[in-house]
Amino acid sequence: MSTFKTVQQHILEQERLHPEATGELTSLLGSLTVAAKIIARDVRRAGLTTNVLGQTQTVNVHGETVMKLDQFAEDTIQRVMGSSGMLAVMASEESQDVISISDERARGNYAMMYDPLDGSSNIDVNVSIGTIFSIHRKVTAGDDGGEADCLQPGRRQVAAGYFIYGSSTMMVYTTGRGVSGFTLDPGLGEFILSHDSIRTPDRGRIYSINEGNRNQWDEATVTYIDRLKSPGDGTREPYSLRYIGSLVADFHRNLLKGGIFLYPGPKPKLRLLYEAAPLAMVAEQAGGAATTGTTPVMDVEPASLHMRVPLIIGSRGDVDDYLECVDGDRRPGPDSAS
Ligand code: P6P
Repeated sequence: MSTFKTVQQHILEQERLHPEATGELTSLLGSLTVAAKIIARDVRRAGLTTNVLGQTQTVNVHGETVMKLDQFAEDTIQRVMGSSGMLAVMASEESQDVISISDERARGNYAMMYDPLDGSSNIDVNVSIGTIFSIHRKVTAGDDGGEADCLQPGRRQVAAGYFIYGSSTMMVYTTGRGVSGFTLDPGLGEFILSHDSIRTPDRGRIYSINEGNRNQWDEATVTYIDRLKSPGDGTREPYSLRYIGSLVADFHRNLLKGGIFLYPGPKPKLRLLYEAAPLAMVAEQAGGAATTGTTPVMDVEPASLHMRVPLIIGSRGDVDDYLECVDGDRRPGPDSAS
């Protein structure tokens, strides 16, 4: 019989694995699940209540039109997490600057970076979307936090993960001791353990990239993708392209099935603090890898809140194959001498 375990029970177990734990992180993650349940409720019925579909009249810091559900998710996370008592500061894709915790009584010792609703261009066409979160310990003195608490490399995250609002709502997270997935039982209102100790296959058969950007790719990416499509040496079948255009959905599928997601340079789109770094922690904790092409994503020193990085992430063997192309150490192609 499979273990019946709620995410709260699992988080408590994780807390017990960390002798220095005070219970604050447990409480923080618990608050986050509440925010996600509220977002999931409205995402689920988006098509039924006209006031949550479509665009707002605002454009965010990245020049992207803010969807109504984006704004709802942002407001929900700020409201719930702002009063959790566990955070000193937050940073969001939807906010130019850090978000301070105004109520002094509600301040804590952590910083949280998040993308409230990633993939929002897919909202109105019922494609899976997600919330991504990254949690660091506060490193500055004093009660209120600041940008320095947010600008920490991914290697120092104490927890990271995402919620995916798809055919079901799931939470996938890590505190540095492996990765597990929990499926929301809408009847119970609880996230129940459904994917214990996720390990991503060393290689997959899926690659995820926007082929429409091919003319912008660097040489290594062109070489790598062409090799995936025609291995030539007969050792393996061509890979299949699966690209939803929703990072959380593409990442989650590849995490479970194996494969590689690429949003390469020279014009990277994805943000380090609240997209690349948290997913990189999940990938590495599940046995996978994440690189910018030159540096492990987890080792990149953030220069600014909304810093963008190339992201190549997924099965370790597939990421290593990509890096071989980057290093110029290209394995003999189909027509070269053996
Ligand atoms: P493109 C969604 O807008 C997003 O931020 C990610 O969720 C997704 O992986 C990426 O952009 C898709 O970008 O340029 O391929 O449409």
